[in-house]
Amino acid sequence: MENKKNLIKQDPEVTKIINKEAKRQSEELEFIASENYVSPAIMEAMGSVLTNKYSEGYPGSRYYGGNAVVDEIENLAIERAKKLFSAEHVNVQPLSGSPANAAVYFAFLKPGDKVMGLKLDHGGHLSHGHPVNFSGMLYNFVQYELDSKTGRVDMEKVREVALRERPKMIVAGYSAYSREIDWAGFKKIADEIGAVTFADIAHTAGLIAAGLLENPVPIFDVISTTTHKTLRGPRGAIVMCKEKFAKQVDRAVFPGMQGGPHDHITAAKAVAFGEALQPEFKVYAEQVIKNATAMAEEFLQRGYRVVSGGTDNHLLVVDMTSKGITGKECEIVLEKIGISVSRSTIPNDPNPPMNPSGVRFGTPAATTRGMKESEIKQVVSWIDDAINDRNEDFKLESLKEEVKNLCSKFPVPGIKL
Ligand code: DSN
Repeated sequence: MENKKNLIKQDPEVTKIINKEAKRQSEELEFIASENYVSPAIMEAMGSVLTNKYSEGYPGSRYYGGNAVVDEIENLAIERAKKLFSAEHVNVQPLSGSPANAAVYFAFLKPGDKVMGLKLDHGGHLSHGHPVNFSGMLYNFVQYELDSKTGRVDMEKVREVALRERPKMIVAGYSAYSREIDWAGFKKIADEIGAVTFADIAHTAGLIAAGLLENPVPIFDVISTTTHKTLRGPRGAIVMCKEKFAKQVDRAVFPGMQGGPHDHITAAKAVAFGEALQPEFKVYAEQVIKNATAMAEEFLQRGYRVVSGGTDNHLLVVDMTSKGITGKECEIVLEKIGISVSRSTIPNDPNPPMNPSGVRFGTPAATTRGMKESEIKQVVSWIDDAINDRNEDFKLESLKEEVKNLCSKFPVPGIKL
């Protein structure tokens, strides 16, 4: 980055830490389903002069002067996002996923209103009604679950809970669910009881934008997504909705939930949407799914239980019970060989969320590095070896070398050591 030389001169202490992280990202493998590597162009937009500006309000109607240029960038981000998701209205200001979801609830509900979301240990998100989260504290969440045999959403059960509880809003779209979602089925159930439909597509937005998974935007009332997962943009979020809800959504984001938008991030969002509109993005998204499928197949072949038996998207949840290791222990073992993953609950997990039974794996980051099915299968064999030989430090050391060697052949975009 052009201004790195200033950082080195002015603050070697911070530079050293950033460089350490660049080295870690470069020499280790990333299989956390919600992470990815942005392009150098997105990095540059994030590091631009737009960070200097305050612009509460919306294009053409701001509470600060000097925003004509900022209006241009925000309008460009909005237009690109509309095109990408076939959305009627887009708000590009949400700072991240939870604030975006908070704004959605704020736009459509009053505190105490009933909302229906998927249970956290079945793959839902904290902001979908968990008791320790603002969503569970402010709203009266009732939860639906995955079918215990299939590991999939059972639409009959969703309907049963919806007709019994009559929530004002139904939330679909999850953090640890590897299957296609029946958006039209949810909409039909919601229409029976007059509920608002809210899709949180944070995890799958890139795959939806590429046309590989069904797009809920034309079907649902309101949709949120982060911009940094499969979509491969900067940290941040957007909210999309039907035109008739535009005013209430905009008011909920600002002044309801947030102050000044982060204009440098808005610019980076615009760059990311521009990238996602290119044909190469579809090639990347297709490979993400192929890689996740290959990963699931390899785990299954090696005798692991994969929740729902496989994947349709970028992630899979593997039950580690048969290996006599918890998700947390597995996360620690894999970190020793240079592979980052995140522990995950499995449906009806007998273990607590801090030390659950499963591990969630995701392929967006490895795919961005250029890895394909053969590398992914190789990685699963190393993961299996590490789990089986977890008490042999010498074996773990040698696996770490193998990982490092593979990484050296697939540089992370934008990282030059
Ligand atoms: N923390 C994100 C994830 O890992 O899925 C969700 O916000």
